[in-house]
Amino acid sequence: MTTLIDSSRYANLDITEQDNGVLLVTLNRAAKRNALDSATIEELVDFFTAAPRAGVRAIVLAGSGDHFCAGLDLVEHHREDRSPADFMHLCLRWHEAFNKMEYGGVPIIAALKGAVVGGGLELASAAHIRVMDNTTYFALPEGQRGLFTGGGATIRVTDLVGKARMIDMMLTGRVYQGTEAVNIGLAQYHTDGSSLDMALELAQKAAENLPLSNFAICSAVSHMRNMSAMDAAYAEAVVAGVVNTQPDARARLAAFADKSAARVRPNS
Ligand code: 1HE
Repeated sequence: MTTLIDSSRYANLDITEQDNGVLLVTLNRAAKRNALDSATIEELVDFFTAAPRAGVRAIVLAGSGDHFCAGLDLVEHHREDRSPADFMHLCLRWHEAFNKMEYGGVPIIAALKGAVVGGGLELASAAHIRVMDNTTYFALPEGQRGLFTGGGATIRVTDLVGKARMIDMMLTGRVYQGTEAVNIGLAQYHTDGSSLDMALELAQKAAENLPLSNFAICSAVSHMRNMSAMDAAYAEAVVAGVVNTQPDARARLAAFADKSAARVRPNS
């Protein structure tokens, strides 16, 4: 249940409200390993369009069952026997959903377990933070299936792991898991416990920030990556002009000035 979003609109997403405006969004097609059919993509577009203006402070994205997401619904794709134009337009809907995630300004933390493969990795890579556990593994099996990535992996997965590793993953079906996956950038956190618990904790931390700061962090950084250094520096100054003078920040600055605010210390 949540009062922030009308969750009855969604058949393939379970949405529950946690403390402090954090929503837990769970892909709920466990029997199909949360494969992304066209209906689920439409629900993701709808939800991630609504979330930024609905007062949502942070989102944890998870999968039901043992796997985060098996990628493109291959059975639907086979059944539909799509034309090139059909599939291009479908991919544009994937981009619509994932761009809303990456550029929407609401922190999204992906709680990863089991398979994070193909389009499932594309979905995860549109989140701002990825948390994995001991069951999580990453792969891009498109090459083996006679396919190519269509949901942004060429951009986002390449950004995370670099061009050479991205091409290797696609050519050889290489699977990454464990600390190696963190070391190459596929996830920022690896826990021996539950990735969902850790993702929910991180979401609570992010939700403590002012929404306008989070908006800038979860949209401006990505936009600036698409600009020249000169334009990015200019845009950064403009964004900082707006964010760093927000009235809501005054209390936080006052608390620092009167020494009541926490100081930044090394981990003990
Ligand atoms: C599916 C899908 C799917 C499972 N589309 N139905 N992605 C892949 O190449 C990954 C394909 N899936 C797998 O490799 C495995 O299913 C898993 C490793 C994810 C899970 O294995 P397992 O043994 O737990 O499950 P399963 O027995 O393989 O599948 C259980 C059911 O889920 C079964 O349906 P059922 O009705 O026969 O019970 C499967 O058909 C169904 N299922 N994965 C449809 N992907 C924008 S372009 C993006 C391009 C791509 O993403 S290509 C990569 C696709």
